[in-house]
Amino acid sequence: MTSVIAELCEGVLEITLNRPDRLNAFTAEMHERLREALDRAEEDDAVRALLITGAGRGFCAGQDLAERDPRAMMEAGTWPPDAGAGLRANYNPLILRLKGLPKPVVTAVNGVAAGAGANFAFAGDIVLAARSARFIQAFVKIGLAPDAGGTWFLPRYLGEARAKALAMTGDPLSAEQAADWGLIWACHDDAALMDESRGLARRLAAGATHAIGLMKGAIQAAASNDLAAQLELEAATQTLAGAHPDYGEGVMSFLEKRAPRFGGDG
Ligand code: LHQ
Repeated sequence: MTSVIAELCEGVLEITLNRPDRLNAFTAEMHERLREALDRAEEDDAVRALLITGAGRGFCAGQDLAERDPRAMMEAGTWPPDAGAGLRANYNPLILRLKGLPKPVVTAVNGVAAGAGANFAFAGDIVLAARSARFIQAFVKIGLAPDAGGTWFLPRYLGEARAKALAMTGDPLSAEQAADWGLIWACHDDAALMDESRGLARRLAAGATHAIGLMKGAIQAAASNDLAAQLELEAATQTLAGAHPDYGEGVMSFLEKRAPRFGGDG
């Protein structure tokens, strides 16, 4: 059984973390499979959007702690491992690739998202969650600090007070509270989550994906730009969007009172 399932349907590459008995905790092998899925997402023009979810009752419980069992590693003389090296090799490129992908990424958080699993969810462009899902900055409980983008996403999306309290306590945040605070886009009844998420991802895939890719980059760049730089980026972005066939098609479809047929980059 593969630890990551990737299936293309109606322009959406649906990526399912598939170790349900471990709440889809990340292993080195899973990172390898995720790299392959992202290669496909980057290279295949038929992939116009991504949908990421988890199999079973959890979304992702972060790093598989059994891979870093201190007892076994002490016996082997390999404790302590360089935890930062694992981040540089696996997690940091994963988060950066998702954020750098010029295609929309929807994450459907079907259950508990803990540690790097929570912050992996926040690397999606639009995050939906089941009402029963929880987000846990679990790191503090094992003597680590948030990683996989947690110290970047939380203060930006929530402000420093909430970011620090979530990180320092490791208390769970309900999906409803996360939606109320603007950390995620929406919370749905458990039974409705996948239909809602697939509907949204397919809608994005059928949309003006070239423009969506551009706006993703522009909105993310705002975190480090001043207003003048951002206005210039908007002008450069619009030059690119306006030169793409989707722009002509969008305006013509409006004038002809019909649904647009966007081609994206495919
Ligand atoms: C697990 C895990 C798990 C293995 C549940 N590993 N088996 C990056 C780089 C370098 C170093 C380290 O870290 C990182 C990034 C990180 O992500 S650090 C944070 C790692 N994650 C955690 O500390 C979370 C650990 N898990 C939990 O706290 C709980 O399992 C949560 C709150 C997620 C869910 O609790 P429950 O709903 O009560 O489920 P459970 O605890 O019963 O878990 C179900 C099974 O999954 C269980 O196995 P079992 O054989 O008893 O059925 C767990 O052992 C296993 N599992 N998380 N991370």
